[in-house]
Amino acid sequence: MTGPLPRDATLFVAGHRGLVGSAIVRHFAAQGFTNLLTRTRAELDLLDPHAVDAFFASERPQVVILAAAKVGGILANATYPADFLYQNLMIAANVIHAAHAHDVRKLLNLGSSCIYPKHAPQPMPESALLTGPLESTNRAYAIAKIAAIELCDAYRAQHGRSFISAMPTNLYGPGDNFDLETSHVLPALLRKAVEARDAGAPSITVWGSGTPRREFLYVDDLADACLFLLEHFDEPGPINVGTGVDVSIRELAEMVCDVIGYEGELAFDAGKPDGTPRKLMDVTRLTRAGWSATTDLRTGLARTAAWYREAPERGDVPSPSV
Ligand code: GFB
Repeated sequence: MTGPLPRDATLFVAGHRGLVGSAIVRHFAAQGFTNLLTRTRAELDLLDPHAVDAFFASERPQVVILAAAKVGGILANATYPADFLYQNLMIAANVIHAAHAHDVRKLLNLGSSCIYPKHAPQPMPESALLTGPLESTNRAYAIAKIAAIELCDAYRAQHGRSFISAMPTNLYGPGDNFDLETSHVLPALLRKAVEARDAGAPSITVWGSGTPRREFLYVDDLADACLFLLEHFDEPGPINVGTGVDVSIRELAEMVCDVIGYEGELAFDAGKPDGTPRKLMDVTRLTRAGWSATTDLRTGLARTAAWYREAPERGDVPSPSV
């Protein structure tokens, strides 16, 4: 099913308080959607199949965006593999099955670039899926995300469901997790640079060697891509969502320091893992379909830094480092 989504469609955003879900709610509301359905974790436990089924039975969503997930940076993934595997498998199984059981017209499942093999060709095309071993630091998370793609494709094949799977590259933006132990690299470096600047500290610590390369997509661009895909895309398998541009972690750290106005040194901590050497998405398919990202990294960084600066006033105080 493709074509314009009725702006009064009942659209369930699973995970609306997270980085991705909150951007989706902002963007879809701005695009005129009037029936956005959300539930907090206290209101609906997505790990509970009975609760999820009862929710779909009573609310009858017509469209679902699956943005709920247990997520984290390289260290959180490596430290809590059971949580990442179990929770993400359960969330995907419960939501995707309920969407089928209750006749949801379209479902968008969100995954991650870490589904591709550690040594996939760069940039990574969708066809690289399941062609080689995964990166060990996030294998549990990746396998749950691969299972979710397979679920969507299985319900499509067996029941003709219009369930699609988008794989965003590393995301960042307002609403990100700034906890230094569990966050991704970009919010961590941003916070470290702000705190070092304010304290007049001589250096900030950058994990690993600084040589791995990553691609960063501003989360509002992803929200825009989600609407585009819901309206224009209806095929099995993953579709990549990225910018097509990557930077080394050292280059990212330098750009963060520049945006923040921090002039100290970078101290590389070889005791921390590098993870995948490179993760650049091949976005040919999405570009051909008619969508591309518009926010460059420096602009997105400045917007995220501005959001972070105001966070304590809004009550969004980032959790303290452990
Ligand atoms: O963003 P990140 O935690 O996750 O780390 P991945 C990216 C790179 O930045 C790694 C380095 O090479 C880190 O060692 N890095 C440098 C830092 N300084 C820091 C820091 O202060 N904090 C963090 N977190 N990293 C995740 C996966 O992989 O990416 C998930 O674990 C998911 O499954 C997500 O796919 C998008 O890019 O390596």
